Amino acid sequence: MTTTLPRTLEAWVEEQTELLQPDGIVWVDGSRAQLNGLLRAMVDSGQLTQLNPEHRPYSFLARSDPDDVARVESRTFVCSKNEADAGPTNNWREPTELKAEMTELFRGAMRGRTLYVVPFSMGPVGGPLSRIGVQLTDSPYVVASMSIMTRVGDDVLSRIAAGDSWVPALHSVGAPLEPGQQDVAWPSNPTKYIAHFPESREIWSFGSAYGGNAILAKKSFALRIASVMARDEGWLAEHMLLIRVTDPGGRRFHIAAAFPSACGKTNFAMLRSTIPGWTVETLGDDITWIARGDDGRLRAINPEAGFFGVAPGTGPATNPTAVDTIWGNTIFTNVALREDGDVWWEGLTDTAPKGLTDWQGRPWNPAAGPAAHPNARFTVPASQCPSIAPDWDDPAGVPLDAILFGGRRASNVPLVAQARDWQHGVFLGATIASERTAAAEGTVGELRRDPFAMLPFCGYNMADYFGHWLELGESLGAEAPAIFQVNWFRKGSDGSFLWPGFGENGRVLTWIIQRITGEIGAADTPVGLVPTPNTIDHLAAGVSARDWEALFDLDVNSLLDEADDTERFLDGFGERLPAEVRAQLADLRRRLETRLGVEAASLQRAVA
Ligand code: OXD
Ligand code: MN
Repeated sequence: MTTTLPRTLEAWVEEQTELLQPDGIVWVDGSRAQLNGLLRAMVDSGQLTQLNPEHRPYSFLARSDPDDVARVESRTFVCSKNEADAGPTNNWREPTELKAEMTELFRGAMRGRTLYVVPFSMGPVGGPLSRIGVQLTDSPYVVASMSIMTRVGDDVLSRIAAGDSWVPALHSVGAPLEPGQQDVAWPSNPTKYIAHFPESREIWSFGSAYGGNAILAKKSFALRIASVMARDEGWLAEHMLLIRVTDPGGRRFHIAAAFPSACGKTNFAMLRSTIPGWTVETLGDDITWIARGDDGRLRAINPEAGFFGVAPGTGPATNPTAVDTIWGNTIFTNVALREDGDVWWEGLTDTAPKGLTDWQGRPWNPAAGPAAHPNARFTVPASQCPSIAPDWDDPAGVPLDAILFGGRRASNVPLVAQARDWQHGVFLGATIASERTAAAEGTVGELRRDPFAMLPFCGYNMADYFGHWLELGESLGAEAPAIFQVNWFRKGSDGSFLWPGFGENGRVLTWIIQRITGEIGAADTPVGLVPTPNTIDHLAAGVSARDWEALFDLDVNSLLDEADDTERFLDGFGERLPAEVRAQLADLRRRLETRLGVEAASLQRAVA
């Protein structure tokens, strides 16, 4: 049911130009010379600060409007013709009505500015899994970011000329300039809309220049619109990192992992395993597209060409590879500026250097808040990553061996568990959750559900999305990758983390690989298959026998309570929820109740 627009690129650009009324048009050709000119002009106009090239060659700092620092989910809409097709987890507006409203916002929105036409490809240009789009934008910051995050330029135009279908993505910061009016460093508009039209495969974004709202190739195209294409065409567009693990014998395995935002995807994608002989190579850190190859197995690509990573918390101890990746050619957003013209953020070093300028351009006052915004970012080419796989941009992708689902869970979820089968794996994905911390809105300890880590990114009804996963698994049969659940964040009764995480997560990866190859057995528990004794060397990771046990402790009553919470969550999808998902919940309850019975009987025996 692919709907291609009945118009040519040129006609679309002309039509939009009439509406947007820019002062000029620039077609982005993908050349270094054009990008250099754009960056130079932004430095000259004060939109970017060039960092000291001795410390950070060819790198820049952008400071956003303080009200434009993150994705705005409340202003993000999936505008399917029928509200039910957007589902209960998306904001919805009737498409004709919202288009009419947004057309008035877009009218004259680019006055005084240049309209950039950015043809882009997600995945290597012309690759079998790749898809293309064209973004119109009046933000040179967005153009520069898109030039890092995607493949842009004339090669893509050639594909369009050859007849490839493309997704139109319209973006304006919504801040027209009147003649003589002074521009600001980060133009934006208090009225924001990030709108997706799944049936016509269009994206309209107004009012924000922040990456997740404005680099439309990323969340808007590669997840929301692509998930709809994937549903209709039989593939998957997922919020997953992608890595290759090589064992001491040189065997290679490929793993995709979905964790909600801010749960360490970039760190895991760049993991340095602590187990000698095992190496991890990076293929992608945020988005993975997965489709069936000619051999019937799933193959995966990272459709992006760069990383848009969270800076705070990234340091030599947490992610030395990321620190090495951003040596230069990087655009930083909302980090702090050092006296010597380099950048800094909380977590980069233990102590803050003297004389910092904070993310809003003021001398830093530690009493007034962090020096870098908590969502400060680096935008850097993937090719600069020291752990990037040499063939990371192979258009054919890599064969997928395993899929991991994870969340931030202080209790109930073990360090690692293998799903019993694909259907159980889909249930694990559908029930991903993180506990709210004191820092977030809501009740502390309450579960925030984020199915498949796709809650803000699925472009259609998530109940249908679960169904799509189930159908795909059925068609894959024995070729389906194994599915695992992981949780690096389990806490002990004293509130401290039980597992050290980071490089030690390599031990869990090793266990996962040995399960895939059938080299080791596993213990069957109500929540899945978990490691048997001595299959993960936890002592070498500094984890005591007691803490190791606690990492897999099953509090059956608490798990039954969670099953009730899961039921309430799943009820929200109403009748569209696939019966198999409910059946999985019933199976889980049955296994837990059996376990409760066994525990009660053994208690009785002990008392007798
Ligand atoms: C991201 C996110 O920026 O998930 O990748 O929010
Ligand atoms: Mn993400």
